[in-house]
Amino acid sequence: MTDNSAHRPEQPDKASPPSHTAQDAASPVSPSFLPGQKTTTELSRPTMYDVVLLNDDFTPMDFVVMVLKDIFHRPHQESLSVMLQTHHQGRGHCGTYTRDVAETKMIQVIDLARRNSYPLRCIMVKS
Ligand code: TYC
Repeated sequence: MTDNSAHRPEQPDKASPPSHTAQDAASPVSPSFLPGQKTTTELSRPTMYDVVLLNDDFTPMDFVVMVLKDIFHRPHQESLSVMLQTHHQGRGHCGTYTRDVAETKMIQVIDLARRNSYPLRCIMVKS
């Protein structure tokens, strides 16, 4: 027999998103695969977070510029202007990310500052 599709186990449509929960994985037939049924997939945008640098009197300007370049991948001139904005206005916007990415970057900043004995602070706020 050349067409053996009848013997293949049910395969989810390649274009459909994979299941993400244990419950999805456990259910034998996902409702979205039932033949002849209309389905709607609602995708909501994730909440985004601004990562914000706070000014202090001790962290060297060069260190802040290095943080903006290395952790936030900002070009040199942009890093310089974010650092100066933070220096003059008290806070500066480093970037906007999903929660996990923002949290990781914030921790990287604080960790790098601590390892260099600088009091640089960084927060994340809902965008
Ligand atoms: N105010 C610091 C200084 O004069 C420089 C600085 C800029 C520190 C931005 C923190 O987020 C900051 N050395």
